[in-house]
Amino acid sequence: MDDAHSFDTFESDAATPLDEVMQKIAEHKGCGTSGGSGKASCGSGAGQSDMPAEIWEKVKNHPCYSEEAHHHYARMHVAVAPACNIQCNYCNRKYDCANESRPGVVSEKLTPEQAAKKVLAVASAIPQMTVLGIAGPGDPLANPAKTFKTFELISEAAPDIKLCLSTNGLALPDHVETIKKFNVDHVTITINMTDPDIGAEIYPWVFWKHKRVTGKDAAKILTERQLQGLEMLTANGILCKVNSVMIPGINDDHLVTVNREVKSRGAFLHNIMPLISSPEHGTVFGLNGQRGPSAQELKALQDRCEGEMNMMRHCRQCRADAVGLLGEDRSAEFTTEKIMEMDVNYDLTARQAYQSRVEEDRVAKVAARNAELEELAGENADIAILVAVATKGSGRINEHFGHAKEFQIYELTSSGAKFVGHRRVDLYCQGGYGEEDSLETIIRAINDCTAVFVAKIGHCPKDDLIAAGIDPVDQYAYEFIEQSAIAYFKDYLARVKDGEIIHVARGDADIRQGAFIPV
Ligand code: CLF
Ligand code: SF4
Repeated sequence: MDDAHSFDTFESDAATPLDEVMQKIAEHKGCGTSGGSGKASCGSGAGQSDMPAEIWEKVKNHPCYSEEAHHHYARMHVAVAPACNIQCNYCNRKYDCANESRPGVVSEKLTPEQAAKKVLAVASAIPQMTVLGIAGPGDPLANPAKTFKTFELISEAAPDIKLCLSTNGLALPDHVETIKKFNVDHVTITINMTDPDIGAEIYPWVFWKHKRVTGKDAAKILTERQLQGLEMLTANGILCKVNSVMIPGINDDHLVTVNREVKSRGAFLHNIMPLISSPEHGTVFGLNGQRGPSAQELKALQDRCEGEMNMMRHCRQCRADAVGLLGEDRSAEFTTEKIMEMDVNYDLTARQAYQSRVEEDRVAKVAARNAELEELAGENADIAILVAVATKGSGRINEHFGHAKEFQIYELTSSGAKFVGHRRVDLYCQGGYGEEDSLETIIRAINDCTAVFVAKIGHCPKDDLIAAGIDPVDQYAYEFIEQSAIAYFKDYLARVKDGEIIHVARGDADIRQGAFIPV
């Protein structure tokens, strides 16, 4: 067990009554990264006081719907839905659903019964796993019998686990009643366009009323069904997130319109994700050289849409069989073979006790952030910087530079620290030595950052980072991220004011997909 899954990092030893904990969380505005003053950019976008209590209950420990929750709570997917009813030009059927996963074959397809067993096994081993999602590898609603049988089995065996569904939306209006019946309270629809001319460039066909429909007609059917399904769900009080794949030159500008359309139909959250288009994935876009966005292009579009509604920026484009915190993948620990040998003990009381301690840590984190923020108050510098953070969870800087598979990116301004994204990287440390080729790709991935916060770093990468103009910072090892980032920014502003350093805007950075991660 590593730090992210143990109690090692929990500081609080006094047991705080749960009501008090919840009250403190309620006082925490936004989902923890807004820096106190601005609108939160992420997941829930607002705290308990800004939304009905039942909605707060739904988002507070959902790692996708609350950015702040994603540091602490895990999700799992079960791959029970192999078939799909449309074709997207960014998808190859041999791989996971690109809507909800980074490319990679699903290791195993499961029956509903195997899936239920797997959920209990994971829930026993990972007590902070709070959400079960069905997201492919095809479309869950093109496989309704398997999808809903799985939900039924899990809701009977593990009623504390939230049920989540991700769909392309074509079949959605036909299943809204069943979604309600099984208490699926979070639904994601991938909507990449509302204009059929644009849709025809993304979707070669849809399978509709027993026929394959192509071109603009296909896109027209798809957008009508998606928007109808969204309206039906929100009218029934089901929390909806919209995922959109940003495809430069095809739908990038248009996604601002999509954002408005889905907001007007009650969507709670919009997740604009970069296109994954490596040629080796064998997709139409990958093979015809369609590029994905750069880090700056993605952020600029997310920023443009942020005034309209809550934006999700912490999506990891997960595999359809992902297990663990967003950004980690523990699926290899829970193969069917291993689960059959596991002693599964689904202990609801133990899960609740663990989660109460997680809540205590969240409260401590917010209090530390707010205290630091108070000291920043009054700074009106027109300076914004990005910093990269190596973390393996709990909202702390608790990962070594060489072991980081991704860096979380925070924007620091005089309003505070705001989570604005993450970058996958190749591991620097491979088998005990540093890999220079990896270091180059890491620097490209965080090139827009002024500093990188780590728990530990060796001399060689330190020197290369400094040469690239990135400040390697290990003085906040194992501390809370936001508190540390604000403290660093205060010091940065002071050094700029004193003329000790000159503030310079950094350049663009690569969004790396499919980075090498040894298992
Ligand atoms: Fe899974 Fe999706 Fe539910 Fe989350 S993932 S079905 S809403 S539980 Fe989350 Fe993964 Fe992004 Fe999806 S990070 S790909 S948004
Ligand atoms: Fe692939 Fe998902 Fe599109 Fe179906 S909906 S083609 S599985 S990306």
